[in-house]
Amino acid sequence: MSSGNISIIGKPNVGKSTLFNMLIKKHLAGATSKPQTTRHKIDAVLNEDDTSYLFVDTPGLNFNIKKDFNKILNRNALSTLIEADVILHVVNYFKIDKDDIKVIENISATDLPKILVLNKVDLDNKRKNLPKILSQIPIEITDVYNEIIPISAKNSSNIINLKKLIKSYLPKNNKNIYQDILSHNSNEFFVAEYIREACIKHLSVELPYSLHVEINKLDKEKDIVSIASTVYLKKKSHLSIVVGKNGSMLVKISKMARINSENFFKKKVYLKIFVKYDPKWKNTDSILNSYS
Ligand SMILES: Nc1nc2c(ncn2[C@@H]2O[C@H](COP(=O)(O)OP(=O)(O)OP(=O)(O)O)[C@@H](O)[C@H]2O)c(=O)[nH]1
Ligand SMILES: [Mg+2]
Repeated sequence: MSSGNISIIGKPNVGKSTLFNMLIKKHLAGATSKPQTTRHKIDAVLNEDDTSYLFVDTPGLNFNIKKDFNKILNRNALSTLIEADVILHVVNYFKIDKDDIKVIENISATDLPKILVLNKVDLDNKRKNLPKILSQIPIEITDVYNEIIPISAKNSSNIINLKKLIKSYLPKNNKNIYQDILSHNSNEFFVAEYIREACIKHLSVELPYSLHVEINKLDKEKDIVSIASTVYLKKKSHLSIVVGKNGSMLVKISKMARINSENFFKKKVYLKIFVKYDPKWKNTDSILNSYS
């Protein structure tokens, strides 16, 4: 029996959450085209054959902007390394730049096994450029890793081989400590994430970064899960945008979040979303760290 904790880290927007969802075969983490989609660590267990994997998705590491917000996201991400048995560092296959190097600087000192995951290889037509790209990664970078593997998280290419690689570095003969759990995150956490993901997908670029979701009530009944939630907005002018003409935007957001919640609970979901103005949330550590 092998089991262990696998931390998925990297700069924003490289596909960490897409990979996490693909590895655990469920849509648990919000994944969108916009950076900084993930704010909290999210974990989930995959029991397969004789292996128990605890995968941990993390916020994108961003060391360039000296904002408290980024510092909290970085702290949420790097704190996962304390419990990790294996580190997956995800990058865009076609470009390892200074932001990835900053991530490397933060992991190079640990003795943990490290796998460099070159993601998005589907963008390389017939993988023509891959050999050249692999040969051009400087030795100072390749030396940091135990393994380097090209994958596509989007179309699941090479995911089975990635899992085999991970397994080879997990502690053996561990008691299967994850057998009875799906995740350490709560049901409320996942519903709040589905609502935030729907907001990020449907609203224009800037707005989703200044909103925060709270679950006020979540009642699991026999045939239905009944949920009341509030979306807090930093600017009053955002209220009409999130609600939309005759409530049309809120209907779209609710529908997407409800469908994902129904797949999560495997039950019908009644989801009520309130929208409120609250200018203070973004500066508050406790709110950013809530549910984490
Ligand atoms: N073409 C292609 N796109 C991908 C792949 N993996 C992820 N993407 C896209 O990359 C974008 C970012 O994906 P996410 O999974 O949200 O990235 P992330 O690293 O979790 O981002 P943050 O949470 O902001 O740090 C989305 O538009 C994904 O669809 C891939 O293998 N191929
Ligand atoms: Mg993410």
